[in-house]
Amino acid sequence: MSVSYFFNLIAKIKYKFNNLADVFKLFTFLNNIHENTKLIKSKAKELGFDDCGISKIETFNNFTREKYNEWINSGFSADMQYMERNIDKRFDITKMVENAKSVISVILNYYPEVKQNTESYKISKYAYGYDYHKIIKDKLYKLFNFINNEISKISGRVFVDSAPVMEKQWAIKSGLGWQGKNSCLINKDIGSFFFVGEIVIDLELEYDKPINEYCGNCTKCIDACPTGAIEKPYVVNSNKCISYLTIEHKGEFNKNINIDFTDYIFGCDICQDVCPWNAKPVFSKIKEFKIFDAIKTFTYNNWENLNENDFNKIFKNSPLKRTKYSGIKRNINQIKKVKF
Ligand code: B12
Ligand code: SF4
Ligand code: SF4
Repeated sequence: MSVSYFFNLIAKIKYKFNNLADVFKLFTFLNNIHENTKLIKSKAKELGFDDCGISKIETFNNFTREKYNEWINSGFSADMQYMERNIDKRFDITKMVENAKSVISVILNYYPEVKQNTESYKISKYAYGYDYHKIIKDKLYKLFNFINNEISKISGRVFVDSAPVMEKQWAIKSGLGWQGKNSCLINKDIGSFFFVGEIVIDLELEYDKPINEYCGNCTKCIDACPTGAIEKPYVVNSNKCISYLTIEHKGEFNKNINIDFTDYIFGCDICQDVCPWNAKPVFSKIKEFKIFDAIKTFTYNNWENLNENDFNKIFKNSPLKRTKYSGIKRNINQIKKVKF
C-alpha cells in the first residue's frame, strides 16, 4: 500500500468520524478483538482441545428451526422429553445467557488407540474411559478463567451436553465441521469421534465462517445402519437407534421390540465406523479417555456374570453409570432374546 493511498484512506475514514482519534480508537478496538481471539484459540489448543471456533450470537435461521420441529413432530425424539422442552432457549441462547455476544465452540477427540476384546458385548468408544462431561467442563472452566483474568472481565456460561444448546449447530457455524448424513459433526482433520462443548460469553470476538460439506454422494452410514434409524440423510429416528435404546430409553423394552443391537450394550458406533472421514483416525491424547481395564478385557461371560456391586465400583466415573446396572442387564437380555 503506498503512503498516499494510506493518507487518502485515513482522510476518507476521517470524513465519517469526528476526528483522527476516533479512527485510532476503532483501529485499536478491532486489533484488540483480533488479538483476543488469537489468544483464546491458542489457549484452547494448549488445554488439549483439538480445535476451537467462534460464532456471533444470533437466533437460528428458519431452516434449522423447521427441521428441528419436524424431527420433534415426527416423534423422532422418542421418550427424550427434554428435547421437547425449552425450545425458545434452544433457538435463542440469550434466554439462558443474558447479554451473550459470542459462542466459543471446542471439540475434543476421544478416538482410542486400544480397543475392546472382540469376544465381548460392545461398548461405544466414547464410553471407554472416564465420563467426558467433567473432563471437558474442567478444561472449559480453565479457558473461561483465562479469558476473565488475562483478557477482559466476562460473564457467561460453560456447556457440555447438559442444556438446551444446539451444540452441533454452533460448532458448524464456527467452521469446526459439517453435519454428516449420519447427523454427526465431521471435522476434516479428525473425523467425527469427538465431543463438543462451548463457552457463551458477553465479549465480542472475531467470528469464523461455516465450511463446505464433504459427504458428496456417499451414503455408507445410511446403508450400514442395522436398524434403518437414519430415515433420510441427516435425520436420525431415535426410536430405532441403538444408541438411544441402549442408553437413553428408560425401563424395560416393549415385548414386541425385535431390534438386533448387534452386540452393543452401550451406545453404537456403526454409522461412524464406516464413514470414510474416520478411515485414518487420529488417536486421542487425553489420558482419561483411555480404555478401562474391565472394558478392554471383559468377555461375554464377564458381562453376563457381573454383579451390581462390582458394576458400581468399576463404572463409578464412567458414562456407563447413566444406564445403571439394570440397563446393562436389560440390554444383554434383549440381545440374547433376539439372537437365540
Ligand atoms: C439427543 C441427542 C442424541 C439422540 C438423538 C441423535 C440425533 N442425531 O439428534 C441419540 C440418543 C440417538 C444420540 C446418539 C448419539 N450421540 Co448424541 N446428542 C444428543 C444431543 C443431546 C442433542 C442433539 C440434537 O439436538 N438433536 C436434535 C436433532 C433434530 O438434531 P440433528 O440431528 O442435529 O438435526 C438437524 C439435522 O437433521 C438438520 N437437517 C435436517 N435435514 C437436513 C438437510 C440438510 C441438507 C442439512 C445440512 C441438515 C439437515 O436439521 C436438524 C436441526 O438442526 C446432543 C448434545 C446437544 N445438546 O446438542 C448430543 C450429541 C449430538 N451426541 C453426541 C454423540 C457422541 C452421540 C453418539 C455418537 C453416541 C454413541 N456412540 O452412541 C450417537 C450418534 C448417533 C447419531 N447417528 O446421531 C455428540 C456428537 C458429536 C459429533 N461429532 O457430532 C453430541 C454433540 C454430544 C456432545 N456434547 O459431544 N444423541
Ligand atoms: S448409532 Fe447405530 S443405530 Fe444409531 S443411527 Fe448410527 S448406526 Fe444406526
Ligand atoms: S459415511 Fe458418507 S454420507 Fe455418512 S457421514 Fe460419512 S461421508 Fe457423510
